[in-house]
Amino acid sequence: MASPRTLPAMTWTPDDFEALRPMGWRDDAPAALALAALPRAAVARVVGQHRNAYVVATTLDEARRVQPPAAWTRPRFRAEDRAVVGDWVLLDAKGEAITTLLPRHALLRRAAAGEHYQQQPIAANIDFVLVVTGLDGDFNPRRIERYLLLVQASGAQPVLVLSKADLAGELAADAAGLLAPLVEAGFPLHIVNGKDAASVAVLAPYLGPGRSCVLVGSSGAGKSTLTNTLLGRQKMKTAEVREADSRGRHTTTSRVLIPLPQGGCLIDTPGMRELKLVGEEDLADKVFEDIEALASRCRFRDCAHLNEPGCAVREALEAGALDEARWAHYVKLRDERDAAATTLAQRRNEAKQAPKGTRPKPGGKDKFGRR
Ligand SMILES: Nc1nc2c(ncn2[C@@H]2O[C@H](COP(=O)(O)OP(=O)(O)OP(=O)(O)O)[C@@H](O)[C@H]2O)c(=O)[nH]1
Ligand SMILES: [Mg+2]
Ligand SMILES: [Zn+2]
Repeated sequence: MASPRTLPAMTWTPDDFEALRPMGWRDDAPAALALAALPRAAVARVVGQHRNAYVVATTLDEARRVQPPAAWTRPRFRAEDRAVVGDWVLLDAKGEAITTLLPRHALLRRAAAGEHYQQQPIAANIDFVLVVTGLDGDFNPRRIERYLLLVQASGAQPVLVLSKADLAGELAADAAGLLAPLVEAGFPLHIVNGKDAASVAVLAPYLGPGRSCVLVGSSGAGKSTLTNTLLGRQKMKTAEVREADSRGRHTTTSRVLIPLPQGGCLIDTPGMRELKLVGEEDLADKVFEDIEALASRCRFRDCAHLNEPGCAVREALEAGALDEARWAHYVKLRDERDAAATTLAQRRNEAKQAPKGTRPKPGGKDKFGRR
């Protein structure tokens, strides 16, 4: 067997990845495995995004602006095939442009706001999604359910973080009760004061070497405050919420990946106004498993849960075992998911019928052997 010294310079060596580890590089991740099929090049992580450029890092102390491949700027190019914060990419020889997007192990996305259906990626290669909700006027179990559906579809694990425990008063005790079905479904829940390092230490299991965590939640929820406390310095700008309704002022304006001193990294994101479902969410996947289990016990398989005899859902609602607001939200999300799924199926059909040359060959594989 050839010793590493005699290998040609075109082959990857373990040293190529040392500088990437503090930024979350993992040798067992799809990005790493894909490299075997590719010529040696500089690997970088996307740490920031601007309208026409990306900010990438190849080492901890050096971030630079690079251009995307020309194909990504074409309007018909699928948004989810462009790099997003957290992605691993290969750079050209000059280190000025991205040449290749490496395969991901998780992708958080939503449908973009507006009339036209489009998927919008939020963060890639993440292990945990911290869904941050303030224990002030921001607290809303319905919004948390919506977040959880998107996170469950991402491949990353959701963690519920209720911030502003120090301001919460009675809500701190009530909140856990209001989220009981989600806690029973197994979602971890932490109530913290985001300004206090000792309090946020409960989040340690989600951080550390090789782990990437993204913070999501509405503006003013306390994502950047939490980021600063976990980082141990005031890197991100934060701003007071409006007193009347606890709404934030959209202080963070772009997504940013920040390596942590304890290893691993955090992605801080701007507060999201709208969280539309993509159409691929599974409502029975923990978030509404209680309701789906109930519905399966109705006498009629096609029960509409209106006034059919033997309706387990109606019985639970009447007995107070199922919360009316949670049920109504389930119905709303189910209909929204179904409508998005129909649009998505139409899109895929149209893409299949598009004229030759505008789409990849049917059954063709990309350079990683993916279809
Ligand atoms: N008392 C208290 N205040 C907090 C806590 N977390 C956040 N805040 C305050 O809430 C306000 C909003 O916090 P940010 O961290 O800027 O919120 P954000 O989620 O990053 O908001 P956007 O960047 O707009 O999306 C700031 O005034 C913070 O000081 C907390 O746990 N306790
Ligand atoms: Mg912020
Ligand atoms: Zn029923």
